This record gives sequence, structure tokens and C-alpha cells, in this order.
Amino acid sequence: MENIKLNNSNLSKISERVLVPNYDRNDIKTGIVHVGIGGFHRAHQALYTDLLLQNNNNKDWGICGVALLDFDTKIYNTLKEQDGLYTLIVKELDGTHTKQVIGSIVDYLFAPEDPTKVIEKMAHSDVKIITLTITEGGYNYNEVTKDFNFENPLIEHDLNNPQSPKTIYGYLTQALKLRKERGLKGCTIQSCDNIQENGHMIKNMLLSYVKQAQPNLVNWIKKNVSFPNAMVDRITPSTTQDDIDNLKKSSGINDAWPVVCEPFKQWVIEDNFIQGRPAWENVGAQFVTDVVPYEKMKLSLLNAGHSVLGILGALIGYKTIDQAVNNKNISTFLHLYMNVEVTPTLGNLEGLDLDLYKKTLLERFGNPNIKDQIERICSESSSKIPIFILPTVKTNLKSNGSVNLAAFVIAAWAIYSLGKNEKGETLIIKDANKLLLDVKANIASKKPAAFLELDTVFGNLKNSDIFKEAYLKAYNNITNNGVEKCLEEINSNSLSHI
Ligand code: CS2
Repeated sequence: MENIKLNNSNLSKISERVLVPNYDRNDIKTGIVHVGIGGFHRAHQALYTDLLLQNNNNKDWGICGVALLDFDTKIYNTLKEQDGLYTLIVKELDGTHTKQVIGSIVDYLFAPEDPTKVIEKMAHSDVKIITLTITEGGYNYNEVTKDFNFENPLIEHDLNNPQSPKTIYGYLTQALKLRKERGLKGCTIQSCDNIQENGHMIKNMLLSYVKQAQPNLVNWIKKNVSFPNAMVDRITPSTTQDDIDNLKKSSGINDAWPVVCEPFKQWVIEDNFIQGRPAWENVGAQFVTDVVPYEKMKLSLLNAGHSVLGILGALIGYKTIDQAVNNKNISTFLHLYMNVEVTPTLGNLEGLDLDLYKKTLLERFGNPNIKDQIERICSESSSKIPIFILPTVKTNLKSNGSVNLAAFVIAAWAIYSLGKNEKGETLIIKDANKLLLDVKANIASKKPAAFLELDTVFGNLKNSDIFKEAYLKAYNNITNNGVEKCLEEINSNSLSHI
């Protein structure tokens, strides 16, 4: 089979092999600017938008993808080479692959190369929505002060260099300022990150920044910009060289960066779009008045579940999430964690079938074709744990619920942060706070409580005697007996109690 390079001019040849956009991509306006064109965006929002374009030729809602960081050079260059096209490969439960070329990213910009272009694009009157996947850590929220982190040197840079910003806050402020000055309408800013009340988070953080940078803009933003909350979901592992090679072998498509994902997808959005929106509900998204219960359920079960599997699995020496979930001790522990510590904190989830959700989750985690990397799941844990696990702990402490299982995971994370698994192999830890984690983990190896002094993660949790005691007990237990033995003991004690 002849190998065909993925780009616009080869689309008709490629259409003989896989599904390609059936719409004229030159004819689409960019109504959405999306910041952070990683795998997740391309498996989720860009797909929903592509489906819409395929279905009804809704020409106002193409996406302009913005690569914000120097680190994003590779994805920007790839999209440029391929005219914004990429292959989405869904790894089905039966082991087959469903492939489709996605065309909804019709424009792409690299912020470090030309910040003005990005600001102008965000301020363009065609653009009605700015969406974000900037990662949990990208919101610049300080867990201790519960406020915007003005100590971040990049924020200081943006305050001093408004025309050539580096952070999302500098870009949004400048673009909104232009909109106001030019008498244009505002827009919607929609977070697509895994954060409880992510719309409120971006709104509060942005307003804190604007109060400092452009105080006159605050009221205009309050009146003219909306910030819907949303719950996003689709497991999207990192693309591997094997994925690239398999696509070439099976379909003869030369795509430098295809995206692989699971079949499941969900998007629940608060219907709060000040300048209109695509009819994403026609292609499976749900619009609701209150997203909070959906977010709570997803963050504290799926994302926390991932962290539990990832951290425990990494210490034992597993590389993928399905390996971890196939270990009976780990999956029983996860089951207990979900039922004993998370479920009682979820309150009334009217209309949601929690038992079915948990059952489906375990099936999704166990999908042997996905091979989601434990390294991906454990990356940036210092930003994920405060969002995925600690809210559950805090609620349980208030209501006298159990925190022992969560404390066990935190203790395992402290030991994981020493950088070796129980087989003595080196763990690759990717975390913006890696240096600090390293220091605290090493002090903790002699005085375990020191790890809880990571204030940006734990806030004042170190002052809870109940949590601290459970954590210390777990830390010593894991150090002396290893993860598996501890899990066996916890599982048999807890199961006999429920
Ligand atoms: C994962 C998420 O990053 C993580 O730790 O839990 O990327 C997860 O796969 C997605 O949120 C699924 O929707």
C-alpha cells in the first residue's frame, strides 16, 4: 500500500481508506480559539466540533488552535505541516481501531513566535468562544492562600510586558481590552480542564489578574464575558511510536501525530454562552443548568481512581493502568475507596446512576487495548491530588468519615516521590514541583510527616491529627511491608466491615 502524507491536498486519496471531513475546510470561519492543542482536546472538543461540521455544515464554528508554550513547538509544527489535520484512532473494547481524519482545527498559531497574532485572533469579531485545556496546574491557583499566585515569575513578566505575554492571563486580558476598546462584543471563556467548577476558577483567577493589570476592565468583563462550568471526559493516552507505525502499516497514512483514545466520551456543559455556541448537543454533548454534581462525580471517581491506580501501580512496578487494575489487591482497594470514602461525599446526584458509573469506570480502566501510561497518570500529581483526592478527604474530616484509604494513597505518593519503585527501578517523575517533591520526600524518608508540609498541595491538612495519624501509619506500613501486603491487609479488614 502506498504511504500517503496527511494534508489537505491528499484528503481525497485518503478518503478511500478512512473517513475524512466531508466539508470544505476553506469555507469555515473560526468561531472558537482553543488554547492547548494536546491529545485530549483533539480527542474531545475538536471531534465534537468536527461531527457537527460533518452533520450540518455549521460554518461559523471552526477552531483556531493556539500552542501557548515553547514546549508546544512540536505539535504546532506538526499541525502546520498537516494543515491542521490529524487522525483520531479510537481503540475499541474488542481490539479493533476506528480511524477518522479530523478537520475542525482550521487554523493554528504559535504564541511564542507571534504573541500579537494570538491576541488579535482572540479579539477578532468572528471569535465567540475561547476554550482552554491548560492543565490543572495552569490556573495559577494557590492552595494555601486560596487566591491567584502573583509570585509566579511568568505572571510578573506579563504584568510588565502586556504586549508580549507568556501566560493565558496576559493573553486573555490583552484580547479583552482590545475588544472593549474597539467596541466589540465580549465572548465566552470556557475551561475544559479537570477542575471542580472550572468556569468559576478561570473567572476568579482572570479577574484577580485583571484587577492588578487593567483595573478598568474588570466591570466590562463581568458584564460581557461568560464562563460556563463543564465536565469533560475521555481517556486519551499519550501517542506512542507504535501508534504512528501501526497507522502507517494498517492504512498507509503518514501522520506524525495521530491521537489515540477510548470509545467512551462525555461532555456536560453549563448553558451559559454570552455570544452563542455550536449545537454540540446534536452530537452528544449535554447542556444542563448545574454541572457541579457531574464534575464532582467525575473528578472524585475517575480522576482520583486514576491517581490511586497510577501511584500504587507505579510503586509495584506496573507501566499501564490496565495492569494495575488487573491486580486484584489494587482493584479491591479502589472499589473500597470509591464506596467507603468517595460515595458518601457526593451528596444527592439526582438523575445519575452512580452504581452504573462506577461499574463502567472499572471496565474503562481495564480496557486492555488502551494501555494508558502510568507515567502519564502520575505526571503533575502535585497539581492533580489537591483537586482529585483532597476535597474528598476534607469533606470526610468534617463529617467524621473515613480518611484511611486516601491517607494510604498519599503515603504511597510520598514514597513514590523518592523516585524508585519496589523493584528498585527508577521512576520517571514529571512534575512542575519535582525539585520540591524530591526534597520533601527525602526528608520524609526519615521523618514522614515532613511530606505533609508541602503547603501548595496540602494547605492546612497537616494540622489534622486524624489524617496525619492515618498517613504515618500507612507510610511505615508500606516501608516495612511493601504495597501489596498492606493492600491485602486493608482489603481483608475493610471487606469484613462492609
Ligand atoms: C487523568 C485524566 O490526567 C489524569 O490523571 O485522570 O487525563 C483522564 O484520563 C481524563 O480526565 C479522562 O477524561
